[in-house]
Amino acid sequence: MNVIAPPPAPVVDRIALLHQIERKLLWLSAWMVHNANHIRPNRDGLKVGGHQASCASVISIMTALYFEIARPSDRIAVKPHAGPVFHAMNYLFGRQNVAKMAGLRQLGGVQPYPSRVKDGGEVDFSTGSVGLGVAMTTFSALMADYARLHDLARPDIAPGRHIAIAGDAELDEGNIYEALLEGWKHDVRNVWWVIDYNRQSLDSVVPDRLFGRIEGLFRDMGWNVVTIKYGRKLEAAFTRPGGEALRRWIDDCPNSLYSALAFQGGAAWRAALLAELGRTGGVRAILDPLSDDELAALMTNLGGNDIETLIDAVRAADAEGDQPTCFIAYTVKGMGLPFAGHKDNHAGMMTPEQMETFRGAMRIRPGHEWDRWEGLESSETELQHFLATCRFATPLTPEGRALRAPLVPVPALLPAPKATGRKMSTQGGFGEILAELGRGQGDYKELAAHIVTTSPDVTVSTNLGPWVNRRGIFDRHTRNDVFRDAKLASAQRWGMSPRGQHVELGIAEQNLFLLLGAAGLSHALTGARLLPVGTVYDPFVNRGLDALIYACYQDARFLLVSTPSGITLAPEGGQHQSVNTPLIGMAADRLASFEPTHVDELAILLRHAFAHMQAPDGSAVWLRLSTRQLSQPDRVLDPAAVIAGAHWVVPPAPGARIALGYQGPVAEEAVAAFAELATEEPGAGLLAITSPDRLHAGWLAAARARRGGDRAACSHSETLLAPRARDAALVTVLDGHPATHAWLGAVRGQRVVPLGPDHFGQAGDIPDLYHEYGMDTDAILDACAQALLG
Ligand SMILES: Cc1ncc(C[n+]2csc(CCOP(=O)(O)OP(=O)(O)O)c2C)c(N)n1
Ligand SMILES: [Mg+2]
Repeated sequence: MNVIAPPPAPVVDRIALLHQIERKLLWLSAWMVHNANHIRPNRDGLKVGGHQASCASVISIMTALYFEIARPSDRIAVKPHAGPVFHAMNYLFGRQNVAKMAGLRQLGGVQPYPSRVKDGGEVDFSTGSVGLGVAMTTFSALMADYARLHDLARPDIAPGRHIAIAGDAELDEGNIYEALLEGWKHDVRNVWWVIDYNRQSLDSVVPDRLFGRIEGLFRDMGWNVVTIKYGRKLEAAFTRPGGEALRRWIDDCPNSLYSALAFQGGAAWRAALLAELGRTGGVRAILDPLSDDELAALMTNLGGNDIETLIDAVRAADAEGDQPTCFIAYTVKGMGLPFAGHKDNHAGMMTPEQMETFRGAMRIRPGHEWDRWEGLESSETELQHFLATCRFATPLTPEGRALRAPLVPVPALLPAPKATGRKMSTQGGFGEILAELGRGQGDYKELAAHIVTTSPDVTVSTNLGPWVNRRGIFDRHTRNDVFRDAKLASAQRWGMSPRGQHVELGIAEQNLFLLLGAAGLSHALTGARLLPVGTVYDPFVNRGLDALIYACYQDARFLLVSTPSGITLAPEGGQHQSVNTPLIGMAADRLASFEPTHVDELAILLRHAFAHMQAPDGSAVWLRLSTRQLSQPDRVLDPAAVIAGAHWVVPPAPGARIALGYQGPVAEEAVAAFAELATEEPGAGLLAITSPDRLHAGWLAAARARRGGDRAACSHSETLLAPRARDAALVTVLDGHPATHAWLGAVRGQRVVPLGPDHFGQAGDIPDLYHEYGMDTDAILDACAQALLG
């Protein structure tokens, strides 16, 4: 459990100061959007956009959290559409500047949605694809515990909470429930989800009673649920005669009617209330003395818009300890703005006229829109002093919130199995190398200590079993392996303890990628350099794809091993056979993708992965592997060529008319075809392609460098293909979509005939399927003949 620092001594006007901060955040966030849309010149006529209503909705929640509750060591995911509020908050703390805010949604300005990479180190988690940032906090909390329990976290930083400020519609995303279940299994602690419950999404008002269900779900998963429904004014009214009837009326009011009345204002509230409660004793005494504006303020005095109520509720939960807690904070979307409560307000924006009225109410003089203290009652000195007393004002470290961790040395060679003369698959080789690393001996000790593996219920079938047997399963609590204790035979020894190094997940693949994302940011979030390795069946990368891209977008560093892959998974059929994954590997940014064919290539690439994951200009890495066993060649490879994406197995003779390229387990068919081809075309070359992704990236980079004036720049693919004649042909084959290789023809204007499945697979054996999908030796030879004929 965290030791909670006592709250700062209540200062008489602390609340008054917080109200001023709220006003400032409301103004700045609305102005940022207004400036981007109405003040800044628009060169292309495209709508710039922004979310004034989403920002307004969450002002009090963010003020309470950042200016009263949060500690610097807390890690916070901010609801995507509250990006401007987040930047305004940092501006008040002196960590953001006007130029960036004025450039909202412009090149070089702040991003629409908080981005770790683009907005800088103040952002703990990028958000934008709703639901993912929220769930991410579950896994970052788990990995923070992991780092601490393995003595890897920075000792000078106290453990913090992992907090998501979430839109209510984010809870429509299935990944939320996957994360809740997984979090429950792992007994995750110190997670808070604060839900901005404005009962509105983008299109509409959410169904009534939905949150009754959701509340139950949270409780079932072991969460504390704190509902923050009414503010102080309403609570006071409820205590008066007739107050209970008023409460019941609001409780029963359909969300859509409540929203409509919030938009219409005081007169409409009065009419609706009097029609139903006019005869109820005491109600008129509550309503009649109030002006229309006062009545509207009373009726929209919800807990999530009432800072005192929020602070009391959150503080009370804070004192409870480390149980995961969901705060359902009732709010009005667009609170304080002219379109408050209107169901269409998601992308709504104040007109210039409305903005002028709003400016007047905020007391902002023209030309002073960005001034920090403009329009506030307190003096600059008072406000500065107040800000300095906020816990969150203290920087987490002198270097900022993004921590740095020392590099883990990676030995020059990994312990590769002696494969020559054996038949082996790349998946088998991967399992053997990890098992050997798992001994943690000699030079590999430190590397092994920083590896953390994980898998969504495919640990054994992706060959991680031997590693897990050596390093154990991570659990916050020590749990025995019942089968082992009972001396029942099993190849798996799965004792669980806080020192274990494998995080076993349920099948949900989005959780795998969220965990890899969190573990892959551990150096920045906890100061612990982890080398996360996640295994999954290749086709099911698609199932977690959004979370994979989300992890890469944040520059998380991890190794994804997807295996088995392709139609080579023959008898498993079309749902298990991946066709598109090599193309995903090429198109995914901050993810270097490889498909080694032989175990010697794998050993080079696995070593490269551990180094590349740590390099400042590195990235996450993806290895696509196979279970097909191939004869292993006896040869010496140039690691640089394997890493750059291809190497000649048989170099082409100068001026050769044709070459054959293969990637992955179809090598066997390609080599057989090549033997025949070489009898007729003695100069033909045989190319082993290890990474279309790196080849393609290198090609683009060289072209960019040449355009930038570096005339000598030349990519690996250009160098490789240079010895061949201008009109030479290249036949390629992989167990993946043939478009993966088709672009190679553009490198030197040479013809490419790419082979590979371009339809869903089906069950069969390898000979039948390779024949059916045009990848067997005959098909390759036919393609060679076609290529030679032009
Ligand atoms: C995965 C995903 N789907 C769709 C969207 C488009 N979108 C942006 S905001 C939004 C509704 C969000 O509603 P809510 O979370 O309640 O936010 P708030 O009401 O606070 O604006 C949608 C559908 C998105 N950003 N991400
Ligand atoms: Mg909402």
